[in-house]
Amino acid sequence: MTHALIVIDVQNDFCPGGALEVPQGDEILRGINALMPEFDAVVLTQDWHPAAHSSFASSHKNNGPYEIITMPYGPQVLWPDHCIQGSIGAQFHPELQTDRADLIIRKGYNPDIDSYSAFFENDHRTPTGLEGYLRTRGIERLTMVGLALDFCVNFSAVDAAKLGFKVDVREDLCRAIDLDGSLAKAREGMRAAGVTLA
Ligand code: VGL
Ligand code: ZN
Repeated sequence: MTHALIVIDVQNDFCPGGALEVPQGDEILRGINALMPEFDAVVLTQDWHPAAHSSFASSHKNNGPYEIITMPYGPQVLWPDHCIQGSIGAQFHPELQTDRADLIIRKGYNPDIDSYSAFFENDHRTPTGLEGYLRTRGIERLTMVGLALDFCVNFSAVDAAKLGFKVDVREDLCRAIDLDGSLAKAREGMRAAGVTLA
């Protein structure tokens, strides 16, 4: 079975010192780099927002970071400004091995809608194109690693499983934000979708 490694959002803003830092986010770098040679394909995802993106608290005058609002496509957590297109925060962590990547897929570039998943924007309908890429390469099995386990890794893994890919998440090579029990909920949702947590 053709097997791809999907490395989710290992970017400066999600690592310690970044705008939306995930605790210990930089501890997974060596392990991810070491894993890359074992796969038929390596895909990196990159959170890539225009300035004043609708998922930023700074775009909503009555709300602060980490509050949840209702958007036309459903509930949305408001985040500190992060991963702005072209910024240093949006760059991959300098220790991430990027040469091995066959594809870098960007997401979250639509100003009006967030995109946690590497497959669909948060309306759960607008595709990013990743499914077509993987299918046309004959890839059936995915191992996912990266940041953040309870947001972008979670949404990507659940969507991939729903699309029929066999999905493993290497929890030891992920780190979580854990907002109000989001990690426990994410684990439950991934298991229910048939994702293997290793
Ligand atoms: C992410 C929040 C906002 C992630 C991206 O990569 O998990 N989380 N944008
Ligand atoms: Zn984002």
